[in-house]
Amino acid sequence: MSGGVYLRPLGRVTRPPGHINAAPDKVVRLFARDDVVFCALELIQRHGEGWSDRRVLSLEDVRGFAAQAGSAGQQCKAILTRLAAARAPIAGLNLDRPRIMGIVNVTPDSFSDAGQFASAQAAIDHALRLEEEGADILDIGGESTRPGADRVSLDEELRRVMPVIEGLVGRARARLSIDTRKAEVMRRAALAGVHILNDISALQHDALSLRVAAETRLPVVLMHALGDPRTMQRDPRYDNVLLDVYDALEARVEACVRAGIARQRLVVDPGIGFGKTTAHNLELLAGLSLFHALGTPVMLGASRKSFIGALTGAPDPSERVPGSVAAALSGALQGAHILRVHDVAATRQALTVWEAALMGSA
Ligand code: 9MG
Repeated sequence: MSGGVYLRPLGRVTRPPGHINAAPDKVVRLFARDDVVFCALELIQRHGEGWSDRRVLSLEDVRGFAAQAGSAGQQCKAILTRLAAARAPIAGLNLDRPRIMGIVNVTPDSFSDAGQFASAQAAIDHALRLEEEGADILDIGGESTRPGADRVSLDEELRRVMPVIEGLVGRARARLSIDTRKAEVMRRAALAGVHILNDISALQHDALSLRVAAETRLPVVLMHALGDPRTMQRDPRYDNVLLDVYDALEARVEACVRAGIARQRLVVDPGIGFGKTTAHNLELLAGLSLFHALGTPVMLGASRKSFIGALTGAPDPSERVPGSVAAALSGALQGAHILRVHDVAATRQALTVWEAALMGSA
């Protein structure tokens, strides 16, 4: 796409809510909140494939740019409005602090030595433990999305996830999310009582997903992936990974809105590790605040992913907890609303200390 204008909030001001003494035209307040305040914006203009320019500007200067006649000014004005707009609660959860989504994988490799019934029970126990540790949301998935993973049939996926959902509905206080690319799994999970749909294909894998997601009226996480898990890590390429992922998510948000899914029900996620090299993942992490310009909450899932192994020499995912926590905190600093993690207790503790240290009070 050429001719695009992008705005990325830069330089978070870390003072407790109500203690930031700055004129309204000096700082950028995101999501109509007092504690998510940035002191500058990076204005990025894409002029053609592979060519863009980036300038760090004050809010005053960006407002001046937005007042210009023409498409660039109009795009800029629309983004400023979306940055400032309050984010609606997701499944009744206020997004006034980073929320933790705990990962509940119901795949044979997660509970390998248990039988079918025992593995459902093990997944339920695991989910309840994550809730105890502070998970606000439990994300239940029956299809492995690791690089190279094979597809799973509809029947097998339902056989894995439905007993777990049924065992948690009415028992867990946390919101339940179904991690699936299949419309029928979304439909059945919604009927059984889940609160959120999480689709790594951003409702593109199954032709029925847009319609089914609209019918359920549930919030939907739209994650970016380049290709299918089986093949996505074979030499992924972008003109500019940050802007290409942004454009792709913007197109999915617009497709959802056209299909009758309100923008307030959408969450975007850049899809760390899904058709991305380590360099791509790092660019996305560093530029994460750009995604606020889409006007939806932002989710980040970096937990135990292979880029952490590549950076630190930790081949076994279970050795990547400190790196995962660091990635989660870097997302929180950029205003990510939901952090998808395996290690809920470690992330919860780190967030509590990080927030107290950042704001200078508990
Ligand atoms: C299912 N799944 C695996 N990784 C993920 C990520 O980073 N984000 C979301 N939304 N889902 C994911």
